Amino acid sequence: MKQEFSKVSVIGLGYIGLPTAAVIASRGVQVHGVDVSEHAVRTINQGKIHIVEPDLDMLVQAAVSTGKLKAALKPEPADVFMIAVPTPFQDGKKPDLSYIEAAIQAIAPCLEKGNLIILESTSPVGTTEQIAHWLAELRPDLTLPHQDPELADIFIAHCPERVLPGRVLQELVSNDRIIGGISPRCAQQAMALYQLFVRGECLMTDARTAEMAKLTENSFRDVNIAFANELSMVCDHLKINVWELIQLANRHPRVNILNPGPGVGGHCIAVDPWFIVDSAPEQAKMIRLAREINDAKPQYVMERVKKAADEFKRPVIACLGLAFKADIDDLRESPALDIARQLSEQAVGEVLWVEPNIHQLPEKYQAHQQRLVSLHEALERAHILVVLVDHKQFKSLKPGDVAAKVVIDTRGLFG
Ligand code: SAJ
Repeated sequence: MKQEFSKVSVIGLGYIGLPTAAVIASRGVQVHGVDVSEHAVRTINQGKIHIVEPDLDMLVQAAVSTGKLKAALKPEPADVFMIAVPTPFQDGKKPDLSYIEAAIQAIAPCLEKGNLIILESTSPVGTTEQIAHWLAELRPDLTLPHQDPELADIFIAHCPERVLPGRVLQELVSNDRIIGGISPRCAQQAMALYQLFVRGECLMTDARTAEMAKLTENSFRDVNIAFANELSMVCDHLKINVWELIQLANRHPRVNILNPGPGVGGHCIAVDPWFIVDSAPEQAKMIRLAREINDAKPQYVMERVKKAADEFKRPVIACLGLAFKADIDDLRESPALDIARQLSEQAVGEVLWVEPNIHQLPEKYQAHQQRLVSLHEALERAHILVVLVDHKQFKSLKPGDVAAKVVIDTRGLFG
């Protein structure tokens, strides 16, 4: 069985694909990165990056300048195709596999016998098998692993990404990986690839279990955050400081409560549990309820801000943080951004948006661009501070900086 990889193609050069491409290139393997965004391709080929992730700029710069990493709009033949494209949900919280399908259509003409396809995108159970079925239609000349596991021409595996934004480069290398093959031979091939750059353990299983494992990890976190968010609302009702409460309860040797917040954001934890609910709606009761609790938290925060604003004639409200979590620029599915937008659109007062990690709002929010102000300006002008993200710039605020303000602290920065 061939286990040498001289060229790897990474389809999707976003938060997962680009770091993965750069790490593999840093191991001396030729990497052909593919993205549909001309801006991303141009930026990467200049040795620069189009996303914020610590140390990624240096790694990409090195990979591009040594000629090991090249980006393009179209795939070309390679030994391995790694797919790292988005898997959002569509209406009715149903998984949208169109990006994966488009990636498969794009690589199908390039496939040669012995190629390995790895799906890294978080996907509902059955997606990896679906890839084999799509390919059976697109390339009837090739034998696929579901048709003949022993004699297949193409290997297909699911190896879900598990890295935490903000720590991607460390976790890409140090995390254990789950390698789910459509057949054991597929898993073995994928294992050989990951062993090129993963120092953690690589654990082999079948594709369906690997898909479910990834969804389970994020649902576990979602359920636990929902518990913390519910506690925060119970504590508000009972006039108890939830942060002190959690600190005390966590002193029990077997209790480890997570942090409440303004809701759960990002493109993973707020999305993936729905894939389980969609495929087992009768069984996945707690997973659904957790999603509903976390999704309802921004509205709860909004009500608190409105109540505080009622005390002022012309309230000026500063929303501290728009990203979905601390010290990143990622605004996807961000409850903070949602709260800032709703407060602005409902004219609850003059709303100032503070996000130290971005200079410009995405196109969709351009109408609000003039609201984006510095922390300094917000502290000077606002009556009400709504702490939505625990960015380091906000953590370094002193009690004196906020003493004269009404503070609605969803992240427990001021304890
Ligand atoms: N959050 C809380 N309270 C907490 C922890 C998080 O409110 O105690 C919120 C955050 O503010 C954020 C959201 O949850 O809005 C998600 O943040 P996160 O840091 O928990 O996770 P992500 O979305 O950045 O990354 C997760 C990770 N999964 C797990 O930790 C199980 C990461 O390992 C995955 O690779 C990633 O999802 C992914 O791509 O699926």
